[in-house]
Amino acid sequence: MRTREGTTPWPAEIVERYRTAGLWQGRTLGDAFAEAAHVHADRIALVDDAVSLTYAEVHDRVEACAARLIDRGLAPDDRVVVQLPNHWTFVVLTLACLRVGIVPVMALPAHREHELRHLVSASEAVALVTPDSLRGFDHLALARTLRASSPTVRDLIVLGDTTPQPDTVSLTALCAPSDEATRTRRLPTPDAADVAVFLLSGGTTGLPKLIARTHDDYLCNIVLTSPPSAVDRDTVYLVTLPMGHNFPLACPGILGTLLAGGTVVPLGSPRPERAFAAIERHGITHTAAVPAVVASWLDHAAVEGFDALRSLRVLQVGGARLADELAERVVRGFPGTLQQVFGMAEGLINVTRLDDPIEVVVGTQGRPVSSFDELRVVDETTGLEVAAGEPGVLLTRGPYTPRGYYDAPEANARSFTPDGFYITGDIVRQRPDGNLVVEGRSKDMINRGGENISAEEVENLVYGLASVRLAAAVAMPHGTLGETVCLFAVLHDGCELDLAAVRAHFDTSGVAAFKRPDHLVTVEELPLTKVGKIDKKALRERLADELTASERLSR
Ligand code: J2J
Repeated sequence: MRTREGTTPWPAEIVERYRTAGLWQGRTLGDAFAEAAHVHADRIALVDDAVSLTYAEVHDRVEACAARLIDRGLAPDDRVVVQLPNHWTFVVLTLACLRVGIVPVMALPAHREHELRHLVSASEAVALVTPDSLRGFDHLALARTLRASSPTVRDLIVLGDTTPQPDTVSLTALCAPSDEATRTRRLPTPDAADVAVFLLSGGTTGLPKLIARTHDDYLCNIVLTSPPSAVDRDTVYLVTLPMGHNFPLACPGILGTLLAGGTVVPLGSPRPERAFAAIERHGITHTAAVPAVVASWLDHAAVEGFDALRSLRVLQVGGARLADELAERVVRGFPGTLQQVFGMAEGLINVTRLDDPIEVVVGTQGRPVSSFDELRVVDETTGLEVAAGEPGVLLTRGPYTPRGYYDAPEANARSFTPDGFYITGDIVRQRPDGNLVVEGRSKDMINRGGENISAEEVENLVYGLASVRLAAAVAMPHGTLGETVCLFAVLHDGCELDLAAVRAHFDTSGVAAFKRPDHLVTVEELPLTKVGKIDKKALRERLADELTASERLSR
């Protein structure tokens, strides 16, 4: 299938509006990068422990890589599943694909057979790009298994392939500087309305759905998110989140930095020791993190101090709700400015602005990056708009929010309204100043005897306890009340906490009694989803398993 056939187009008159407004430039991401590479030719574009490449050098390798892909028989509109660790070759390969209209499908390093098989078949991929092995997992063996059972996969492109293998292609060789053969190759150029990249829906239920982002809409996403983060030619952007995730890829992230003339620094791990060292060594000005990572950075800084981070100008935090308490600690401790980012691979990006009052930066998840973003906050059951300032489910449409998932009519019927709004499933409240406060997800509420409790509200309160490092509140099935509040907590080293103390803290905070946790489980760590958010589904399953086990015992 041609990718365009699986997408839901924006209506023609809306396309016209976005074009007229200059939001859709009719320019491909490849052209945008080529232009930046021309303007900033001698500046450093990409640095890690092994390489340091100028814009001219990256551009040369991108053109060469694109030519080699075409030479191998890949064609515009072919899909390629990309599962790479944070590494400079990710950038060259991605730009090469964008250059000629090969469409990368952005898998995450944590994906395994179940997800990859789905991605390969849903996208009808012709190639897989993987490391040979990573953290003890044999990705190459899995890639061979997938190819053997896939009717579409031909090429395995492998990173770290030290001894050349007859059935694989070396990614490093593909990304080598140009040579005589590549320099004479004429390359195809995609249309700006074509699909540029497939992102994955972040949903923790079911398998990820594919989100087709066009050159027009994704460039718009990058162009709109760059000024609010003050990304420019002096930006040195550290990537520790998985590079294929929308947040570090394009909000404004890797691509935003590269279009501005800045420097991208990929790093394989967000562990504080490594991140702090990289920030100091490279003079990092911008980076993005999820709240759980920020918590670990704060802990590390409590011992080591914030000195290594003195070059930081902007710390973007998003992906999950940053508790107000954590936000305050970031604002107090970190050099530079905190920017909360409430975004989604489906489109809409909200950010706090760098000159917002502290109260906005700490207490909200920001506002849309475009005045063309349309937002509706509706009642979960009636679907009608709630009164201004009341919480409800956020719906959105706009110039960088596609109107449907790729080739998924059933999911689209559930996740999009007939008039093209994406149903985010996030419960938000919009303040009079336009800023959104994320209060939970429609699935992340606890209904205790008819009282709806936002799990995130409970967590925010729990973060007021000095002993708590990480907290997650989930619904625990209960005979009479339906559900009660179960709190999972990771404590700071050497700390103790019991349920009575938690409840007492809620009481002294003046919180309605029904919100007090009914159970406390202290744990060493919380399960995380593949992008590093707390995996509530896993916690709920754990509770359900424990309940069945105890029922069995009491019988
Ligand atoms: C609460 N929930 C948040 C936030 C995302 C930038 C930042 C994040 C993502 C992302 C992204 C949240 N507070 N600050 O793509 O470009 C939850 C919401 C949302 C879902 C989207 C970006 N920021 N979330 O996380 O597609 O529930 O994108 O709908 O992975 O994460 O997840 P995802």
